[in-house]
Amino acid sequence: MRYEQRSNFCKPFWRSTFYLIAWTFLPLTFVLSVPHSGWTQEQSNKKLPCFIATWNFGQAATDKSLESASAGGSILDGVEQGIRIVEADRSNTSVGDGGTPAANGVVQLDACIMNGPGHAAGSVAGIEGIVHPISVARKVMEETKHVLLVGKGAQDFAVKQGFEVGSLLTPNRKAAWEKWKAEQGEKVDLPIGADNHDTIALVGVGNNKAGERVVAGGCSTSGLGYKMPGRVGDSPILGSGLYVDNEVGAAGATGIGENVMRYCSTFFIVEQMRAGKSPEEACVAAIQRVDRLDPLELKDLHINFLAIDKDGNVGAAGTDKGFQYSIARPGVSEVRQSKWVH
Ligand code: SD4
Repeated sequence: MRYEQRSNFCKPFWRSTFYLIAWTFLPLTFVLSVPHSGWTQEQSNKKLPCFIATWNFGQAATDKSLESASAGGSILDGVEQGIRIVEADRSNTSVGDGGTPAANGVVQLDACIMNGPGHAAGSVAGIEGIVHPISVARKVMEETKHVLLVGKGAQDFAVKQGFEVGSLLTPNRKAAWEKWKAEQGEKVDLPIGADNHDTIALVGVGNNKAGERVVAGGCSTSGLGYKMPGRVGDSPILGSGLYVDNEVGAAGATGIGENVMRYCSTFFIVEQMRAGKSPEEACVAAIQRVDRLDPLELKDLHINFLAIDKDGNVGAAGTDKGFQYSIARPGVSEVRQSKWVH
């Protein structure tokens, strides 16, 4: 057969083959590329490293955490660097510098940090005059044989580690405290409610340089405004304000510490995830458990939780309708609404 003849003979064959391939694969390509499908969301949920933090003010923190981890820092570095942003922000009246004082007009801070590998932890409670309690907590974890230092002992340790001491009470917070104090009669009115608490709890998941999965987290707060001096909330208590388990994931809390710490809520959330619940389901289960056992009504509990599993799936739930959380992972920086349990 001559070439032209063979070529003419082949034309219908190649044409039909082309149409067959086109009709088979083009729709598939379209489905996979359009960002409306669950598939795309699922994939973006898995991107690591991933950091989430309580409230919308956590967005600056999670962005910083991601920046730190993307620049080669560890997940623990990301956690610390992110929380430091909020601690240094004087306009935030519930964390670090500019925090709301205790009833005696002194700002007392609580913080803790946990690193999944080795199940390492450090905490400080009721520490005064130090802008970055999260970094002191990290020093407790890395430089001492202890887990929790409180009050003057924590401050003395911080000074030995090179931290500076100063007043954290801003003119704005001082004026608010003076007004509150002037209004108090014999019975002190502690303004417990959705407006009197905000903590940063920040948890993250990613791989270390050896490619091993790492979970870490931290928590920092000035606690309940006008609290009794010496009162310690849930935030520096492992399993209450924060819990990290490298086999499973991590959870953090914000809200009225007394209603979180009596139930070891973040430990419970992590164990619920271990048993197979999603992060959001685990947070909801923790709220339901407190609601079942507690004499307070659900609306008066003010307990809000977030969680991440070691695969980077995230979720949150709270009894406060406005509870939001921030998330940063490659290509994502946003504030999300958590599930409202009421
Ligand atoms: C506490 N949970 O001390 C902390 C701080 C707070 O929202 O109020 N968080 O109770």
